[in-house]
Amino acid sequence: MSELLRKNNPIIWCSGCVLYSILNQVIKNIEKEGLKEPVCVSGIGCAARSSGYFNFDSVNALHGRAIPIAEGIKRGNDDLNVFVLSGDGDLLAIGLNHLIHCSRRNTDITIFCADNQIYGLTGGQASPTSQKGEITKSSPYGAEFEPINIQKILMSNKNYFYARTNAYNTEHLLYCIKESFKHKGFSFVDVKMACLTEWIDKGKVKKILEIKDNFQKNYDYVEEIRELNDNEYGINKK
Ligand SMILES: Cc1ncc(C[n+]2csc(CCOP(=O)(O)OP(=O)(O)O)c2C)c(N)n1
Repeated sequence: MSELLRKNNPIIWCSGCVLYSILNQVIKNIEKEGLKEPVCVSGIGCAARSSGYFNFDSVNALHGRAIPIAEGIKRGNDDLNVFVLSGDGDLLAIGLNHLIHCSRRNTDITIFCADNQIYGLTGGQASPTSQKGEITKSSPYGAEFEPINIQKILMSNKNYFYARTNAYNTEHLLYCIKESFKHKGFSFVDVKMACLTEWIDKGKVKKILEIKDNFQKNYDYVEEIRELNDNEYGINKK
């Protein structure tokens, strides 16, 4: 077990949840790249629980308020490697205003958005990344609106870093994590994943492995640095 994982705080995610993979790859990157003084800040949600699992300085903030706390920590001590690991609801719904302004200020922090397209912790309500038509607890007739385009929002800044990857391809995930930490300035990594419990309950898949296929078969991996189409994984920065 990595020294960077807290030993006396058992992880309480559902068994088989791919949040374990995100946690592991973040730790792997910190170890491999020798990142000094990492600090994790998160909001509230399943993904946001991760700040409690790291064996280094971390803050489990209020719902939607991870970014201003992370930004304050970074501005107080520029030597720290500050990152946020939270969910799509936490970062792109209640926390969106902070995200937009922090990206505009181009503060040198890294945001990992564990994007399962719903509010997982509270039982599966629609989030800003839910696909139009998706049946959720709060949209029984299908989500009414198109998902948010966070890539375009970030691109409205002069400088930006946006990566899209998925939690099932650990090699690509690790590559995006590495590049985002290396980037000087604000960086955002959209990590696509499923809420396993939700997908099994809904009958979307029967086996865990089928979930992985869903995040591969409709997507292409792009090597060049450029704006990504909706069905592409890669890095877009300026
Ligand atoms: C101010 C406030 N509003 C609402 C909630 C209830 N709440 C807790 S977590 C959450 C959404 C979490 O969704 P997401 O960020 O996508 O994380 P996930 O659980 O899917 O990882 C909500 C609405 C809260 N804790 N505080």
